[in-house]
Amino acid sequence: MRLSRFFMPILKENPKEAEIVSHRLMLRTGMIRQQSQGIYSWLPLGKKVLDKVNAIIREEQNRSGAIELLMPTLQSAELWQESGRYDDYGKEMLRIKDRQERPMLYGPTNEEMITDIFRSYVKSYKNLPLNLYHIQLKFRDEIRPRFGTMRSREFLMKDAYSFDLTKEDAIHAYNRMFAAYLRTFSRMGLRAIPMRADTGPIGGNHSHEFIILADTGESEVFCHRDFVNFDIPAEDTNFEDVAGMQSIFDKWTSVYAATSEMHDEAAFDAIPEGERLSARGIEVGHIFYFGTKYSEPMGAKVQGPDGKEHPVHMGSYGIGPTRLVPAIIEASHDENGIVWPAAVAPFDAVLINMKAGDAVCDDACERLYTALRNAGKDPLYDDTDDRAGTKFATADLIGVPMQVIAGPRGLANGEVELKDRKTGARETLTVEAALNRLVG
Ligand code: P5A
Repeated sequence: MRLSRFFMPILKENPKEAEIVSHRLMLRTGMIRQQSQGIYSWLPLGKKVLDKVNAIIREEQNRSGAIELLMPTLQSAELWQESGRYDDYGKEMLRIKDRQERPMLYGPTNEEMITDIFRSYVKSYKNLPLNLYHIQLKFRDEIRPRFGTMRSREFLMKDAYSFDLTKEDAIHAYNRMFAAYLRTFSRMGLRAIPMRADTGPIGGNHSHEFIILADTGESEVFCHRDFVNFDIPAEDTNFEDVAGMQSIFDKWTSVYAATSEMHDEAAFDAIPEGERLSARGIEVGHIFYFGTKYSEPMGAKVQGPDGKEHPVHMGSYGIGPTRLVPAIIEASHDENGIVWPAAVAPFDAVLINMKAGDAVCDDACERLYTALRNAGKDPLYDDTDDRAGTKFATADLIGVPMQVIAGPRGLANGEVELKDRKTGARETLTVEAALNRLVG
């Protein structure tokens, strides 16, 4: 992408409304725009990061055996009356009437709708296990939307729903998602700690929140320091292996971790003082096992091997991609701007032409830009006639992992400079060597 052709409205001033660093940086870099309270547009730079986050989520969901579909945002109130949640959900649910005066709602979550899909098609245990997910907008009329897309009213959620014949099978489904979540967050450069959590309006009594430790987090959390050293399940993890999945779960729940709602003071105090961690955290995922809470009232039953009908055991599993983007920034920034982990960076490299209009600089940059693109890379080429200082500041602000700086002095010797955004390390290389480094 040529910066002169891109749409990246950088703000010069720090926006006053932003209280936390991720919100400030997302506004300054032109990643998002607030459209009304708690409702955001994702501008091109933000959309590119969001897409990368979603791609990782998708890969790990698919790897664990979940299958993608897409359900609508608008739902009929009838379904929610069947489960009994229509009245329970309260003011957080946005209720709408269509032109025939039929009560509708903007989905805050999809347990009812997926249960309806399931009961319409699946009748036998032979079609189980099944785990269906989508990545779709949700609406919750939060009392206090804040911190940009960290807590918004309209937000994106990856929500998966598992169906099994028995509780035992459902626990395996839960453990599979648990392992998939560890991999998902780790690939984004985050260490998420699973913590026992309150189940709220989703229900059940077995749930874990995945928490990123950050001073600006909204939750108060308590855990053991050992989490820092736990291994993340490898890429070749066998998600079918029941005992293997259980052992990952057991390991990661073997030491104390709880959110304030589930905090057990005595258990926490039993941990040696130097190993206790009392901190703030951001909830980036939440998984639930709730048995037959929805299948029973909504009649989602399958025939078992015994020839009888059984309500299915279900769980649901959420991740907030539009919250993850600011969470990653909270975890990875410095005084000059964002420092994206490579896996979610909006571009692979930014190519800075220090003297646009100079034939040697233009020519070298064009060659580099074309070669990078031909090699399947996604560079941002700063071909504008801004001052070099402005270009450097922008490159640092948007946090692309690698900067290629091409100026007339270096190019006189056929050389460019590479700067690693994270470490600040600089290296002077020939154009060819720089290319090899970026492509290799
Ligand atoms: C699990 C999937 C559920 O809704 N039903 C389907 C279950 N869980 S949850 O914990 O309520 O939400 C799942 C994740 O969505 C993100 N999230 C939000 N992100 C931004 N703004 C919000 N207002 C918001 N509310 C929830 C969180 O990442 C949460 O873990």
